[in-house]
Amino acid sequence: MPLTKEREAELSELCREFRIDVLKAIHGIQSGHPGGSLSVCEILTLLYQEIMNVSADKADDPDRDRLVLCKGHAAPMLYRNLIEKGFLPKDSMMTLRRINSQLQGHPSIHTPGVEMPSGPLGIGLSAAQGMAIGLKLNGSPARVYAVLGDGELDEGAVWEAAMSAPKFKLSNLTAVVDFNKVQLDGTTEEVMPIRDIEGKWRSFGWNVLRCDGHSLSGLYDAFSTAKNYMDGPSVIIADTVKGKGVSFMEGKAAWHGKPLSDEDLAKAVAELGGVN
Ligand SMILES: Cc1ncc(C[n+]2csc(CCOP(=O)(O)OP(=O)(O)O)c2C)c(N)n1
Repeated sequence: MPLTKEREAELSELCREFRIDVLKAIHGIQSGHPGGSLSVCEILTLLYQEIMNVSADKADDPDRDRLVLCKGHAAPMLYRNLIEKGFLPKDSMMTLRRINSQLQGHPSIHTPGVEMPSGPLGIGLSAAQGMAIGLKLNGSPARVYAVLGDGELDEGAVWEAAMSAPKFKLSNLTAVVDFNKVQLDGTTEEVMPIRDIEGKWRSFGWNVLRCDGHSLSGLYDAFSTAKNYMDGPSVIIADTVKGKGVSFMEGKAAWHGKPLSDEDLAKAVAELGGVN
């Protein structure tokens, strides 16, 4: 069944609120990664708030779905989703990156709801693959989602996992590439051209899907198709915009890891229809 219009509107409103909260938190501590947190907003929000079988009261359920945020620097958007799911206290967002906070700059295994620590790029897909193999061996219906950046694809270890997941016919594994075409200090084309991104994954044996990574209904359909594909792992190439939702951040590498000034925050929040 496709995503209903009503539910899509609710999730879209959540995304708007999450963007504002994430930017306020990064501004509050004057440190963090706005660009890649905004680009992955719909992907994480749809997975956590609609698709994945996860809940705070059954956090240890062996059959829960797992998500590995391979691009760990987008942690603020992960935390905002975990808050919404009740894994973290409602008022904890502004503790981002502070001493003794559960919301560290990159995901820690000690944070409720986090399945795998991340930050060093390139390792997450292998970890997700290991989880998927274990779940399959146990006959669990759980699914594993790995969310990668396109700059992250420069890491060789990604391609080791990409090569082996089809061998193990891991139909319970879905990778998503947040394809925003911008990395830390330049475009992906400038830093390391990925060329035929779909063909690369396909040649390793993946079921390759592509959609607008800011379209909740488009993503939903792609996740449904991936779930129904039984012959091996699927990858969704999600076309996104770095800094999505804030005009002066969109498509700009400069906003990869730069905190917002008071003026930037006021402008961004106003654009997102929030209250400063
Ligand atoms: C192994 C490793 N090398 C370098 C870095 C520093 N680093 C953090 S984010 C980033 C760019 C990542 O680009 P991308 O995956 O496209 O992320 P996004 O644009 O989605 O934020 C880099 C090089 C890192 N975290 N890990």
